[in-house]
Amino acid sequence: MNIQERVEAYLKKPVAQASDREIYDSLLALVQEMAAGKERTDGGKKLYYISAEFLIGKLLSNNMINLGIYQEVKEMLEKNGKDICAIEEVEPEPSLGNGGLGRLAACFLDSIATLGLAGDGIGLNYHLGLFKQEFEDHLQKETPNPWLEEKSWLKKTDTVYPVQFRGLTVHARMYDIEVTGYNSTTNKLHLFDIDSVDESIVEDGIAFDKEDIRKNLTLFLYPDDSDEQGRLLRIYQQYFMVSSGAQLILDECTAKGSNLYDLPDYAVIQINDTHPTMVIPELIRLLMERGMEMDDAIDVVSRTCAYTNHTILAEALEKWPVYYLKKVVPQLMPIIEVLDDKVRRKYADESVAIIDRNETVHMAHIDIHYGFSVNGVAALHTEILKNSELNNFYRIYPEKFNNKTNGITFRRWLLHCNPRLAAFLDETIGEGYKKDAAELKKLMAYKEDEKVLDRLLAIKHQNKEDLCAYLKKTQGLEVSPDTIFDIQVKRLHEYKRQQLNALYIIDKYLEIKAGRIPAAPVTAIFGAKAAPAYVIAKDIIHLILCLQEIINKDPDVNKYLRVIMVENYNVTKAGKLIPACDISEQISLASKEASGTGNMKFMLNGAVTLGTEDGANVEIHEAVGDDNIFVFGASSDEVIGHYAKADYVSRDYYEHNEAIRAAIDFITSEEMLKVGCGENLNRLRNELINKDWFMTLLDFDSYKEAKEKALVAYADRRKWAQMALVNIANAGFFSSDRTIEEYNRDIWHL
Ligand code: 26Q
Repeated sequence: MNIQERVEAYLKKPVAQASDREIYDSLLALVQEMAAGKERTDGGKKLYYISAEFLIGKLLSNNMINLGIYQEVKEMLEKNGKDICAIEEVEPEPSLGNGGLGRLAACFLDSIATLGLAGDGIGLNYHLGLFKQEFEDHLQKETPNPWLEEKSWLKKTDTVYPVQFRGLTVHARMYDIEVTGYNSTTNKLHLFDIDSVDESIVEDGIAFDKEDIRKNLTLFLYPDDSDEQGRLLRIYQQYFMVSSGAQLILDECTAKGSNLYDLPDYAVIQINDTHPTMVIPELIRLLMERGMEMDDAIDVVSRTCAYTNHTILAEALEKWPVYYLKKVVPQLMPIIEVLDDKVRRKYADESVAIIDRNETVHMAHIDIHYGFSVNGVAALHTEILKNSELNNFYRIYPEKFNNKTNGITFRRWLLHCNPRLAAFLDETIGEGYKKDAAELKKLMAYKEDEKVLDRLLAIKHQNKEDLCAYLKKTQGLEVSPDTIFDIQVKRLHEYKRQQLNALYIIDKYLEIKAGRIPAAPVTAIFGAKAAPAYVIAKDIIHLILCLQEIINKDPDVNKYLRVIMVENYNVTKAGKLIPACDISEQISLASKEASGTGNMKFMLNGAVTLGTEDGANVEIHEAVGDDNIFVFGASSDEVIGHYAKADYVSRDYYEHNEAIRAAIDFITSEEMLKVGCGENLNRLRNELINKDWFMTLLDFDSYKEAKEKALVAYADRRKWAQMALVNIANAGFFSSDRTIEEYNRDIWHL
């Protein structure tokens, strides 16, 4: 049967007469059947990647690419007067992650399957995902994001495990999503859920009764943890995930012949940040339930678990009061106490204890003492962990520490999102790069080839036109593809410094108003969700939306400068924005961004980075050389020095730097207060002058200077095309296939 016949077998009518929804449903069924029929690597040792987040994005096109039928389906649809993009739109995007950490987990699953490794994901099936972001009166409003439909990628299984909380036993049912590898084997993403979740308890926005665990357990990803009920619910979720995951792991391993003392020969568990840490005491508990002595259980588990750290921000390292854990999972506390006791007997240093003097449990400390590997996610990040943040642990366990620089899957972030560039690469350097990303280097041979450079510029321009059409259609925003697309998309956080970008925009606006016309017109594009309880982050969104309103409507200015804030930034929107980008904004305060992965996606799609020496930017800089990136700002050493000496005073910058003062005062100017809200704008201005914990003003001058350089460089089209080419050619290192090969070589040994 050809592809049309196969689709029509599901449709029971000709493709030409079917609706987009019907075609989507048929393709979903076809892909699921094909994936289920694929080979699985199993039998030997298996990886379990446990993560509270898997930001998988829409799956139809990606699965079709991986199964090798995308092109055929696309052409067949065209022949029948249908458009693959319209079919893609039918699929809801699951929002099972916040940002980088969740997306990394999704890229890793793709690479693990592609490399033919046995490795499944374990996570939670959040019915309403992370919230959906809407803009109302220039403010972020949160609403639920339901994504589960009658027909979805999720397959209900018969696997059910009991999970016990204090005074409450629930039953975790496993749902599976097939993870297709690129021309390779398939694995599974196991998402646990309970049948009693009730979506109707959601009231206004995303508010709900946080105490009714049976009804709310897997309702949302990370409920607001600004209050105690929210934090307790988070512990319920975490324990639910790891207890069912641990039961699955033990079942699978015993079925394969493990006697449990040899568990490390059958399983390796990668703990994605501290969120799944309770898997360690839970596995110990389950092994003891099955008759193992505690010391043996601790030893077995310690040789099975490995931990990845994704942040050095103290506030993101999870610490739970003992009484929370006693309230939710009392059965774990005696085990955690023993784990703490063993540490205390061995090491006098209070800073490495598990339970501190305030009766707080440090989750990362459990991972480091009772896991066999600790890795950071970029070279600089790992060095900072070793030399400062986790130095006390590094001195005890130097052999556990290792770096695994993050990566991204080129299937989604090149083949799918930028088919023009992918087709051009196929013609120019062959298709080998799809399986071996290092082959992108071949492009370097074309650095002086005018035809290749022209084609790169033409592809970028077409992608920009597509984005303009999309912005017009979805948000009614008018943008010209003949401006420089300067893009900053990522979660909103003060350390990522969207406010620095916004201050630059204000500065530019004031300059244009004063008659200083810029060399080239710029469109500054943002996309970012703020955590619902993160007040200043929401104020920054408000600032950007007000700027969008004022600047885009100002006829003196909008010829040279426009501001766009994309609503509800997600994986689907990333796929449309990234291929259209000229300048990739990676401007975190040095030392604060563990890695970043958006930086890699932009580079791969031929954008030039404007960034600080932070996270993986450092490695991008090394890969492309000084001439193909715009670097600015204080170094991580300087920043760490400022924190140590507490000598950064933002007010000094405000008082002594005229441009900074003008930009900050503009935040609460009459013009702004006409469109914005005084409370939000005043609070933000005060924060910048009196606190500015992430040192925005410190880097203002050097940011402005680097950006001006980038804008001037853009005008030399040939030279810019060469910079884009060098970025694409050197992106191979940032393939998650490379990252996963390293995890397997150094940690997993599958
Ligand atoms: C913790 C406690 C309570 C509530 C929420 C959390 C929480 C939730 C999500 C803490 C952290 C996260 C997510 C972190 C994250 O996405 N980190 C990013 O990970 C990427 C992949 O390694 C890196 O590239 C980014 O630099 C890092 O910020």
